[in-house]
Amino acid sequence: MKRPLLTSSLLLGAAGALFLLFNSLQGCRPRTVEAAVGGDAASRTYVKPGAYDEFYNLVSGGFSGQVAVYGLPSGRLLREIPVFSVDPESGYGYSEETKGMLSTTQGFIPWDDSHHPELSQTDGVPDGKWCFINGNNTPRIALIDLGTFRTASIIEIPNSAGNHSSPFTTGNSEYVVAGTRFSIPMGDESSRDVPIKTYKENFKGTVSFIHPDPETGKMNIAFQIKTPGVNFDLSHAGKGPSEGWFFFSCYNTEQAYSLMEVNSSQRDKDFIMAVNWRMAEQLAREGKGKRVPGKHHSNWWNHHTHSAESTVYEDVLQLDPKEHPGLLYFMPCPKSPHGCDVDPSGKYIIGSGKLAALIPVFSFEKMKAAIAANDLEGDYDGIPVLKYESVLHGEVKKPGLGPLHTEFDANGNAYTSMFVSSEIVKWNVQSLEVLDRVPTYYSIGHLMVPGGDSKKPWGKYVVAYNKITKDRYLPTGPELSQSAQLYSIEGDKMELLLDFPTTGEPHYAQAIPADLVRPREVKFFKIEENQHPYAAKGEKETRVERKGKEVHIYMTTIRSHFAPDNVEGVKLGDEVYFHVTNLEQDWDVPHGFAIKGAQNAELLIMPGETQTLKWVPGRVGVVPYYCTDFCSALHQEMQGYVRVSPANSTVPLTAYTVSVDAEL
Ligand code: RUQ
Ligand code: CUA
Repeated sequence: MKRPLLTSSLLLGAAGALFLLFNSLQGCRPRTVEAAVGGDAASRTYVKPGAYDEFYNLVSGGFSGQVAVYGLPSGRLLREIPVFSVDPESGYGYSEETKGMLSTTQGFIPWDDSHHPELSQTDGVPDGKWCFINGNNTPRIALIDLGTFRTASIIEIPNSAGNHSSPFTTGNSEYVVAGTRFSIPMGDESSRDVPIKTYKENFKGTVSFIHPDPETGKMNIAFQIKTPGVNFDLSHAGKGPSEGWFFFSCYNTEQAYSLMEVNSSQRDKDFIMAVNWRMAEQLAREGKGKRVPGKHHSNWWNHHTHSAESTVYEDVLQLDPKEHPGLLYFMPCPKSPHGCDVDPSGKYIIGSGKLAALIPVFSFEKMKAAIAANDLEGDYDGIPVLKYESVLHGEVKKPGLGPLHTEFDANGNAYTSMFVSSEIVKWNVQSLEVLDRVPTYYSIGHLMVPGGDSKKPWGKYVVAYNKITKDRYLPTGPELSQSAQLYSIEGDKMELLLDFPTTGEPHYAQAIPADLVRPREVKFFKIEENQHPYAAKGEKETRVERKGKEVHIYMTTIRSHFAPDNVEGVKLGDEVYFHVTNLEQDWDVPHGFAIKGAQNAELLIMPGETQTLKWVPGRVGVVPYYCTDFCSALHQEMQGYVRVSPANSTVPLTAYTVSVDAEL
């Protein structure tokens, strides 16, 4: 019998050599730290006061669960959008209306690890309508509306564990995908409760195709494909000639379940999985799939009621590729591939093997030919494996160390991030020749060219999103802000123009010309369209109502007062709901609402919107509330009082606002 630990340590010698390199090199300081930055770099990133940036740059927050919006080329932070994480600044996840956005089959989940923003597309080009992003930990996909820069929809992915290879889109955003990172045992309780060492028999993966409704942005799972038990890492849709296919990088084809860093790095090649999604769509339409257990929530923001609505689905339509030959193929790919990228022509698929010393470029045409000729090297768990040599366009030799991700410009060039050697390498997709390389500070993860994973890259810049910051900025204790770097790609040589700090951990990012986003800009919500059940659409509608222990205060805000601003008759043991409607009908005039002793956060209410804060008073007395957003010269006067009496009090429930002329 093998002794697992001993086996592992022996293997460490061979497979671990690269890891040592991987680990020892991260964070080492290139000698050219203050690399030559051309004299005119400042003018090329300078956006003068009052002027706008050319691009919106949407960057994942990683473990912050949020998305940050920067302007490019300035690198200025414009907004942080709460997505999977609660945000006390806006009240997202704290207000009664927004809590439903974070509801899942496991209850309210106020955090996630969000990695890959992906813009919605029309004809393969980002259209400025939505931005999707994945939640890794509690598998979810969110849709951000770029009219409001708010999370508009979140769907939970069942039969998934670690939603990493997500949420990449098809060319008309018919679908965004969700491939599980970790394979797991699925099915009923007895099929899920199995020894971990039965991975090979019992663990499976899934890739799901999520359909966002083009009108409403509501999402549902169109179908899910069951796969062999491996890890899926990243993915991209085909385009042009490869439109109708989706490509996923897979690692751990060793099917290891312990000491992964060694055990899942044994094989020289893992796979790129090619999915014929048009065929899957057809099969689903013909009722060929099976509905299997897969309870999940789909949460949607209703912008008329200003509230989240959750729909609970019990099951999901699953397709088994073993019953449908032609649905899935594996292409061998060296070694533990991470990024899986398709060039703008749609002819080439690039797999970036973290541990590979080269970058393989696959040809879609050759893949089709190999499928037609049944040119297989065998099968993997029942899925046909095409021959590496037959599907290969060629290999980029000696690109650098630790290739992770590839983006493209409009001139046939690719840009690959090299984590271990901390650089961006530019190469030609046709000739596979390395053309240029620039250092990044330090340890680049993702990189992004505006439109660089679409059919029509806008080019101009490449941005590096780095894992390690070290000495690039003034130190702030043990934790340093992470970092992005902007390079010009307009000339033959890449040129560093700017460093800027980022919030959270930036993974993937997208950028789009601001002109494509701005036409959908929402400046405020029309008060006459407000259908919130507790809205007060004018001060005359403000009031207070008791329903047993619940006290509902219909409140309004307008510069510079609350109505009502005095409430009496609240008793200990009551639950008080402040339903605050902001009556303003003007751009950029939110009001805030905070009450002393509230156990949650503030509300920040946009013009025309109604939001609700729940407050459970804990002691007898008179408690102030106030506006938190400096809205006017008399902002400091924007306040009110609630009188809280003992539980047995007979003080009548009243709400009022008293004018100076009134008789007191
Ligand atoms: S992954 S580097 Cu989600 Cu590459 Cu971030
Ligand atoms: Cu309203 Cu300050």
